[in-house]
Amino acid sequence: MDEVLISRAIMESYFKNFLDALDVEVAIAGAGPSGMTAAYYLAREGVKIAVFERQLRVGGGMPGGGMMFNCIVVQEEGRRVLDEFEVRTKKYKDGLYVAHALEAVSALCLKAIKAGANIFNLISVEDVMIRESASGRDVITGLVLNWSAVSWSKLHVDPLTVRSRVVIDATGHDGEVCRIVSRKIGPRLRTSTGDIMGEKSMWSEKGEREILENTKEVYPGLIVAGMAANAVFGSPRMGAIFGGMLLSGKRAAEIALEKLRVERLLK
Ligand code: 48F
Repeated sequence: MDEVLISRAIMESYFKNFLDALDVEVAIAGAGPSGMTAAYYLAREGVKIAVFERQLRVGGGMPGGGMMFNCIVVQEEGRRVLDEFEVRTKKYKDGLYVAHALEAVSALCLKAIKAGANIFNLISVEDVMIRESASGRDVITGLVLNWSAVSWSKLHVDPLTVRSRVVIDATGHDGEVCRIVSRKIGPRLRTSTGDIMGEKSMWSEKGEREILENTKEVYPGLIVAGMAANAVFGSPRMGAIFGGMLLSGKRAAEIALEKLRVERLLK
């Protein structure tokens, strides 16, 4: 066994994937439940996508269930999405189902990758790329990336950039991509203040109800999904109920597909 050959196999395969991700149709920031669900529904339709996840592992807040008890709860609509991912659920009470958090995370990741999604861990999104559109407005045209290890160790290393027709911010509670946009471009998000309105305190029912409405194109070329959507539009958090995250990811994929379809028609 040749150790150098093993190293070469890793490096050549990785960089082939990475080179392929430099120009995609949809780039997703964050491989939590909403990001991986969006990735699956897009990849399934043959859309070229890449997901960039800051941490070593995927899943965001899902593996921890509620307060480290690794079970998740979904409502009826969420259960239907889990069914599609072949995640087993148990009925707890009418309209409430429980699944193993790790089974759910594994299934979301496996199905997304098998559908064709390219998922990169240990890479952080630190900025967006912009261009001026024909109508004179700035449009998000990609993500600026760096190794997570670079930012964690506070090294001064310049990033690299990937181009994409659509970006999905699925970075969770901090809504990091939207935050970058509002900080660098100005308070011009499609919220009532133009700025990030900030997540509100726990109210599961309201949070779950509002998340789908909040999942939308929040700036030209940028769709916000999952908990980031509620943070951007000032809706409540909802705790360890995950149906809204799955449905929001699915909704973000539908919006991105529609944008790509319209673009193709206009070409
Ligand atoms: O936080 P996260 O799980 O977001 P989500 O998909 O789901 C929220 C639930 O987990 C839970 C909840 C349920 O009611 O409220 O919190 O909306 O996943 C977000 C992922 O994005 C990564 C982060 O490590 C996590 O895995 N992430 C955050 N910022 C960046 C990032 C960044 N700048 N670059 C890359 N990845």
